Amino acid sequence: MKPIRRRPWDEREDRVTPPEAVLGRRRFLQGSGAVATAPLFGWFEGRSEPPPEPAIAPERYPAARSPRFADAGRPLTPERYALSYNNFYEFGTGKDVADAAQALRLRPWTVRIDGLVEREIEIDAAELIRRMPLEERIYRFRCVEAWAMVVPWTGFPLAELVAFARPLSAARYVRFETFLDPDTAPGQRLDWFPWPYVEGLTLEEATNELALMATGLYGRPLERQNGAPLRLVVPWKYGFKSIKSIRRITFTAERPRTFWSVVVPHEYGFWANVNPDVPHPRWSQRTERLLGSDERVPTRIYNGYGAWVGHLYRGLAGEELFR
Ligand SMILES: Nc1nc2c(c(=O)[nH]1)N[C@H]1C(S)=C(S)[C@@H](COP(=O)(O)O)O[C@H]1N2
Ligand SMILES: [Mo]
Repeated sequence: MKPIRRRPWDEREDRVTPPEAVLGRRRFLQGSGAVATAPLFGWFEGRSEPPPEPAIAPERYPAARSPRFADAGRPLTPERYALSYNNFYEFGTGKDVADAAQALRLRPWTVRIDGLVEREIEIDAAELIRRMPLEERIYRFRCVEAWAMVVPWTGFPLAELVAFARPLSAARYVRFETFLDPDTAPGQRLDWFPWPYVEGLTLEEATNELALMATGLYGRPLERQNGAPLRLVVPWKYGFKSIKSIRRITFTAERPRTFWSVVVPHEYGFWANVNPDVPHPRWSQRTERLLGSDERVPTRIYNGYGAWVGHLYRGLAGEELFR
């Protein structure tokens, strides 16, 4: 593995002096529209929260849109829905978790790559993101609860990360693990859940062209509620496979035990490929509701991505591919 190079511009945002420190608070607020920026700078009013953190690798956004994924055949979901209607059980069981998720501290944030690899490493998330080829892709996204959205992710192919990790030939699966910090994430104090959140893919799935490590959304670094600083996006599978805020990636010979398949084994399996003909015990999968318009549209097998991934599942007829 190549040594991790530090280039002069890598620390750029860390060295930038916050403008309010230079100008003085009053002039800064006057000059920047105090009303609009007030929530961000609330800490300045003597509140106890730490100051806002600089974004991760902000100079890489917006990334060029991939011509192969420039059109998902449906209009984009208005940004405010994707940023305010979320599933992130670490911060609550409802959809309104965005405020609570702001407690997540993104610095330092390292990603450990371990298990069946040539050399285990721990790498700073910003450094990892800077080493990877970022692009923007518009994908359909389908939650098992039958809501759906169409959003422009920024990220890099998971296949690039697999190549970077150099798995050994015995590796068959990739296991992903989220952070564990009950002080920050109140949901993690609910101890009937098997924290931390874990997901997994086969190595063939992980190296499929569609599998994306997302680092941004709508042309900016990911917000915390969407899984900053990096999360998986596998658009042919139900949304719970797209694990947020990844801290550890492990290459294994055995199929990982995934979070929801441990919590409710008869409802959630390992594969979780989208299929309108296989209902979930609590949700028909025939149609889906588009965030924003609330329009209902027919669900498609593999969420319409069968041409990319259908071949992965030939010969796996004995598996429960759609749960
Ligand atoms: N760590 C973690 N990742 C997670 C979840 C979660 O609760 N915790 N929820 C999943 C589910 S069920 C969905 S539908 C998507 C939602 O992603 P979004 O909020 O960015 O739309 O995140 C997935 N990733
Ligand atoms: Mo979901």
